[in-house]
Amino acid sequence: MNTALTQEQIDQYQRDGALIYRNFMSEQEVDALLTEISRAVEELGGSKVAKNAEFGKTDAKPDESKNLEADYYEGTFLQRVNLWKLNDAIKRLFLGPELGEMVSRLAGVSGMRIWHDQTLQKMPWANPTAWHLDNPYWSFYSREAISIWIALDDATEANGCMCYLPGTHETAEFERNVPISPSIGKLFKAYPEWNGIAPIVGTMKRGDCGFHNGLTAHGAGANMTPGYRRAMTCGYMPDGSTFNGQKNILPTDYYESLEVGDVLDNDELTPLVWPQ
Ligand SMILES: O=C(O)CCC(=O)C(=O)O
Ligand SMILES: [Fe+2]
Repeated sequence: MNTALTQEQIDQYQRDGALIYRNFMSEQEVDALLTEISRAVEELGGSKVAKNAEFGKTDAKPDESKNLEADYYEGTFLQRVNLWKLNDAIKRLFLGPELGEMVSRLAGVSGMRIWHDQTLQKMPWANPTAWHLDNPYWSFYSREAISIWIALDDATEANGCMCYLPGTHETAEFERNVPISPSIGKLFKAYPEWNGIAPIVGTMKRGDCGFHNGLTAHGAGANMTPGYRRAMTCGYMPDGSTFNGQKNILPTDYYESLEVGDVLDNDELTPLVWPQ
């Protein structure tokens, strides 16, 4: 795994709110990660761990009955959340100091905790991923939240690579948002001033990765190919972030023990990944 960063890459991430990083993992490392992901997905059976993660939900309440959005995204992804809790190799990757230091340096913060990991495997002939922001769905608001998106297959314009709208992290607001929906461009109803920004098209080779700020607008195209477009992702929460009242992936008993404004510093649910 390669986690070296140049000042230029850090500056680019800070400016655009997104960075494509080449050769993050070797072919062999991707193969090994895929084996561990398959193992963890099998262990989970049908359950997603956290049904109320980012997709297929229009609010943060768990166990909402099925709706159009849920069906739409169920037909889009195989999605499984928090595999790090089941699998030591995935835990070592996402909670290890190498990636912990890397995401902290990119985000420009002194400490970082894991929020959740997620495998997003876009199925053959799958729907697009609508333009959206990540952080407004999470249980804390931060202008420095960051995610990594690792390509486990070549991600192309034909199979639905990620696209990022540079600079949108600067002007996005936590509560100016639209529910993620099958309408791919609905976000622009809330942010008409973003019309006209050209996307960074994140075509990647297997083993490349992308980083994006939790407030950077991003989405992905349809999969027009017969193969999967698999990715492994992880979102991170700057240390010291506080509860905003949304449940998202928090276990119910912990969620109910929190008051808005409490620091989210539970070392079992959201361990510190940097410094270690
Ligand atoms: O893989 C995709 O299509 C979407 C990924 C995404 O939205 C994310 O990683 O935050
Ligand atoms: Fe996202």
